[in-house]
Amino acid sequence: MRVLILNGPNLNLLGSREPEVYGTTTLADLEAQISAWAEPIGVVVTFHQANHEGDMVEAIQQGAGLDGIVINPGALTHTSRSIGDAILSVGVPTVEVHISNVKQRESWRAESLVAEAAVRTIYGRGFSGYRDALRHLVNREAVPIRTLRYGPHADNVADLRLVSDGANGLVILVHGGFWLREWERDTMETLAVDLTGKGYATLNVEYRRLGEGGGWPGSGHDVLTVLDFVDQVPELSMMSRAMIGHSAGGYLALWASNRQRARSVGLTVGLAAVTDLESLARSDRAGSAQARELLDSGAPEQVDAGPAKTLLVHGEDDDLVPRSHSIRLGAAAEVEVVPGLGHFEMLDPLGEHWPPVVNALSAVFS
Ligand code: CA2
Repeated sequence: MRVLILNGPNLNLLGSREPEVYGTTTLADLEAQISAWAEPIGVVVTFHQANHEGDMVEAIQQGAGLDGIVINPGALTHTSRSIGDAILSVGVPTVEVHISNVKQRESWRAESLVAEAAVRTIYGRGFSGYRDALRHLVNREAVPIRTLRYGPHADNVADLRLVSDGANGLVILVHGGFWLREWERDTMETLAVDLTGKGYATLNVEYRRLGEGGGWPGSGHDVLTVLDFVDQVPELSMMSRAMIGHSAGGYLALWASNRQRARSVGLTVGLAAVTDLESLARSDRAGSAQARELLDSGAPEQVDAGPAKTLLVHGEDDDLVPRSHSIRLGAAAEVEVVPGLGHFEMLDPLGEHWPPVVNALSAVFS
């Protein structure tokens, strides 16, 4: 897969100014890092940086025929119509990336005139946004998605991946990220692609997060709504179902699987699931402020295993969500603590935690 990495105005200054916003890595360091991310996932990258709008447009036009573009348009994001037009005219799937959290800075940075032309926008994840953009391009080429809308909010969408000859069942995926806006469903896609290769249809759910109608109860209700929605989609309504949630998405999946409407879910899997909001809120860990915000809105202090079979898989070395979150449910759920794995390794189907999940799926779907 051939992908152009296009950086816009002032990104040549990376590492030299404003380190508190953009870090100390130079553009050359970043490009070397992107090459290192690209190679193992089969992507051949080329790089271009431009300080002028017309140069950006020309670089996009010259990218016609490539398999993807990853673009950080710099401040042109907020002013340029011609960049969006160029992306649409070449028809190359393009992911928009911002290093900083543009939704939490000056209000003019929150608006993008490029976003409509892009297949995805990734922001606020630092340099790893470029890695995630490449991974998204690879995953959407591997198994195409159909994005379904299940509610009125921009985030009430879910990506459906079908299998060609009759699915063994439907796996509903709920991503994590401590209910923060910058973490989205793309984080679950490598698992989704692996599952479609194993004969399962997947529905990768987006939901409202904090600051945009989510948190509690919005995020929980969105996941519940998806379960109702699946009943209304003819291709999906007859399929057996399982739900897999990672991290904060594990909390939502467990909560939803305890609700009446989740009776149709035969298996709930928590990958490094948050199950004890109260202890997270009391800690000084990442996510503690968000946990407090959810508790203040009336979210349950703890979530427990529901009526369905429940499997909780946790990396022994997880220093974001400690394994005690899974172990505390040991009487009601099957718990696997996997040595040598941390929090994000749960999202990689090559990890040793994954075969037990796949086995549990095939047991419940057979
Ligand atoms: O967060 C991002 O990646 C941005 O696209 C960066 C743009 C900014 O205008 C966007 O709102 C968000 C600006 C890049 C400026 O880069 C500098 C890097 C180092 C020193 C000074 C500027």
